[in-house]
Amino acid sequence: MNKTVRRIVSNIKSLRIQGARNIAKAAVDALASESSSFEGSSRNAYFSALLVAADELAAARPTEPMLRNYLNYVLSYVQRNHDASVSELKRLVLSLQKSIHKDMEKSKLAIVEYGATLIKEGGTYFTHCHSSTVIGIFAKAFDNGKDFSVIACETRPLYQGVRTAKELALHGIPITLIVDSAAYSYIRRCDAVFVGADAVTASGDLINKIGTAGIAHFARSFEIPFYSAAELYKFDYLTKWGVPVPIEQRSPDEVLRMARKMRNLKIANPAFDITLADHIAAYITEKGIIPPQSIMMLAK
Ligand code: RUB
Repeated sequence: MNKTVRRIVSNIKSLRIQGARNIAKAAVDALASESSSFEGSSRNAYFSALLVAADELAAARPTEPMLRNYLNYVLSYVQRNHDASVSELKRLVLSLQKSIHKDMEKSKLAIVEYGATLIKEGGTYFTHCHSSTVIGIFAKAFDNGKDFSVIACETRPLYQGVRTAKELALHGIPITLIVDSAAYSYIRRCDAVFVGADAVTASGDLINKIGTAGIAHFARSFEIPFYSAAELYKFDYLTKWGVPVPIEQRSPDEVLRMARKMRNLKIANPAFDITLADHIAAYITEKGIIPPQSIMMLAK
């Protein structure tokens, strides 16, 4: 694996690159760089180098189908071109990289447009963690002249919600940052919840940052709609056959430094949880705002 792939894998693991779409984008760039830096003319050796890089990238965040789906998309194109030389394949990978970037941008723009229609004048909206897509929705609604405010959870243990709050504040959107345990008290004052998505299953369940499922329960108890902004590329195909989405367990050090030095203390640090489809009013996708039950039909 070349230096760029190793750097991107390490940045993804450490969350310097975070959020499903940023991770997928960076992984496609890494794979393209592995392709370009390959030396030699053996197709088999070239394909093996891509496979090794793709495996490492996919393993960096196991709960990210968008990452896996885009890597598989590139690999399947390469595999299908039996007669192409290595230099032709390298050109193909570069053009796939470009078209993936364009497609991702197009999908995000569509989601942002659809999502912004759900923001009402004078409303208050709740969010959790850091979703570039949800931030895009708020920014679009604000740029369209809507006056509204946002409440964001700080999102322990790594405080991605603080990043959200800072970005929204910089955009000029009225934003209040709260600790995660204040979610219940604040959701009741909100008009809707907007979160991103790491994975969507065949039954329409959502896998997103730990804490999301509880927020969805609170929203339901106050009859507040809960939306998830999710590209269809976040659909995990394996769930069609009943394979569960793996939930990433992260280092205890993220929760409590020195934890390893204490005896008899066990720390669990799951990065994600599962929000059941019946708690979700709709997914905001590039194909429109759809009920969770329709996700499998649309994600081809
Ligand atoms: C980020 C997170 C985001 C989704 C969607 O978790 O849960 O809500 O990834 O993000 P982490 P986006 O910080 O652990 O990666 O809308 O940008 O794809």
